[in-house]
Amino acid sequence: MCICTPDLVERVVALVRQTGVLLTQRPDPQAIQAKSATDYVTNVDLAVEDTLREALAELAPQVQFMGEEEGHSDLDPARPFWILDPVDGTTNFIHNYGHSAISLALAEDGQVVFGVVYNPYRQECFTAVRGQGAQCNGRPIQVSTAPHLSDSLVAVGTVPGHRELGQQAFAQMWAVYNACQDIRRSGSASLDLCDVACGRVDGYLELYLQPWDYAAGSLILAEAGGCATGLDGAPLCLTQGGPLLSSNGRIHTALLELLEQSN
Ligand code: 2AM
Ligand code: CA
Repeated sequence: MCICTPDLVERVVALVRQTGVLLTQRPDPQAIQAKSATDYVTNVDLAVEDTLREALAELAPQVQFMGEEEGHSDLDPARPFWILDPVDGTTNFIHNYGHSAISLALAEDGQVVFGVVYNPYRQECFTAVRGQGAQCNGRPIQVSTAPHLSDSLVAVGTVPGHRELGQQAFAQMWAVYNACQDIRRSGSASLDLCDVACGRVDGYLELYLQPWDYAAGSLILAEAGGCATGLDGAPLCLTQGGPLLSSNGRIHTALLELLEQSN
């Protein structure tokens, strides 16, 4: 039996919305630590993750937990698990750029069955339950109908965690820039996926992301009529990272072909 009941979904969405206040309060700049030269964790990432891990354990004690900051070495992917990015867009957060989100997904039987992405700056809460469509603040959302690359606005990622992929990423951006109307760079993968889901942009790609960056957003996008895959068109993996291409569906093949040619 699916553990993703309407009651659990309602409680978890309320919990994520409440926790968003931790992002909109400014952090103590002393509390920023470098995980690597381009990857940071703040006291807020840790506070959001601790708060949600504890509250989720009370709501659904049988569900395992994968969090960006905690890791997941002893996870059994055959059993249900949460996938949390406590602050997606941490670099934006550190710079007070006002574009970051909490991203939380529930995986069961190897697929995401529920996702919520909350942007507390715009108070936009994107949600989806598998098979039941996608919403923003409770209202149904749909991908764009742009049929061609030449009609499309495409969000891109600069793959800051893997600078060795930077040159390839910029070559891809150049190809997309030349084929499409324009490109955009937001710094939050989960919000980029939600922007595709609600038709603000027509596609989004990044050369390396982690499951917590895309788990919730990819279900929200699929339920809004779009799709997210690897750069080979294969399904995304929930237990290890990789490249991501997402779109309204209509331009997916054209983007896959364009990116293959740019390599
Ligand atoms: P994060 O803010 O949670 O780290 C920006 O290009 C996107 O890449 C963000 O969603 C960011 O998520 C993600 N990302 C994944 N791994 C990263 C890393 N090692 N360093 C920086 N951003 C990373
Ligand atoms: Ca993060």
